[in-house]
Amino acid sequence: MIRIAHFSDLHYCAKYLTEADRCFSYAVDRAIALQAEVAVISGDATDHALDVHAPAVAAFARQLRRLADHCPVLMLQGTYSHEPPGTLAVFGLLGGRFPIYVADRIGQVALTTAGRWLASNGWCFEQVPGSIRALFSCVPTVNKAAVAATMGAGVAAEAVGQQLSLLLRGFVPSHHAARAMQVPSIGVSHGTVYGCVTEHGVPMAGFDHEFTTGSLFGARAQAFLLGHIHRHQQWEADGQRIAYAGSIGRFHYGEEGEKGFLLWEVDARTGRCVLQPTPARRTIDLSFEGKPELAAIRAAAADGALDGAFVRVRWQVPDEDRHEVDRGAIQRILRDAAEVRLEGRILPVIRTRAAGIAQAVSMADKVRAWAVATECMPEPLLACLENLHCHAPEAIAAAILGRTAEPAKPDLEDSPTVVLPAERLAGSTDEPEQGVSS
Ligand SMILES: [Mn+2]
Repeated sequence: MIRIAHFSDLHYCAKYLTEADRCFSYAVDRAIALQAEVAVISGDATDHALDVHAPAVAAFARQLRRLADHCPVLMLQGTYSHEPPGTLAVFGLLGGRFPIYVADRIGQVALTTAGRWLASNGWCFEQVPGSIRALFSCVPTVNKAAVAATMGAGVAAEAVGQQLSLLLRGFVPSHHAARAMQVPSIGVSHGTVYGCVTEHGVPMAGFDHEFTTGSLFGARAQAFLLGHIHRHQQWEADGQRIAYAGSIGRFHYGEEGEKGFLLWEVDARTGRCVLQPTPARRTIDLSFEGKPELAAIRAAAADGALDGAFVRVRWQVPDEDRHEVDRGAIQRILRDAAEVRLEGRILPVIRTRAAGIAQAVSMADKVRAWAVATECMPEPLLACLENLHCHAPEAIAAAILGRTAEPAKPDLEDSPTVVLPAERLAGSTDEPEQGVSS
């Protein structure tokens, strides 16, 4: 049995440095305490191309060096936009008591009983070497552009999945040979498994994903260590196990599930893993359909429940109410939060043009044209219009207040009297049909 610490998606960069470094340094401490015998970082160690003088580079190198002083390390190439090709090369040069192997091409690498890495020349060992602790089959991020150049852009996405499935089956003889030697086989990759769920709760159900659980289980490795999806999840079949470690920290609002790294125990028959949580930051969303309700925010923050948390308050208001949101009051209630992010959405006033309204000669015709455009009944409006023509405003107002006015038309006795705000005649449709009952 071999004990593996599996970290993934560290996303070191200036923006995430505090979160990434707090969580990764904690994880390295924990992996050492739990006596991990080998460490795997399954891609996206960095968030984007970093300058060598960026503080994030030194911070990551410091933690990596601590890890390499404890056990051998395997680093896999992740998404190219996060880790431009060549990023990892420099980390492979970082000395330690144990070596750091960088897997930036498809291939196998064996961990020797002496704690050294022994890589295959081609994509696979022709013969599995002797005196080894574990056999790793590495499938770094596939360059879809390269596949598109060979196969054509239209079929590239699905072709990637088919070729990977073939490749994974190609590893089977070496995995069986290792098993016969009582050596565990471990797959390491970075990509999307069909049907997995993202950290935002979205199932990935497209046909352009790299893997299916079937293709991964098809490799007959006892453990498959994955990166790319930031939410931890796992699948098991006949003792074989596939798992995403998830990201080391919580980098965005709305990310569900616990963050951490995986401690694997893998032997030649089965693989098991346990999530070791990291002190990832707490993110809380307070969302409102309309204006943010201060009482609700106060209730959420009661008893220090949001102290130290990263809180995002979201709301949406019509354009005319935008100034009624008291941002200062929200910030005062949440003064003990680590961060308060205010995201108000302004719903614009939508005005429909009433076609032909300009051509209508009489006001009554304009009202009819407007009623057609806004799909409302013209009759109550026309009654009001007639009322306006025949009576002084004071009389109409007195009639409404005193309910003593003669009805404008006998057949409208039961209809509500509609008071028309000025903008309604101008064609505003941002509010539902509204009337003032008399
Ligand atoms: Mn990632």
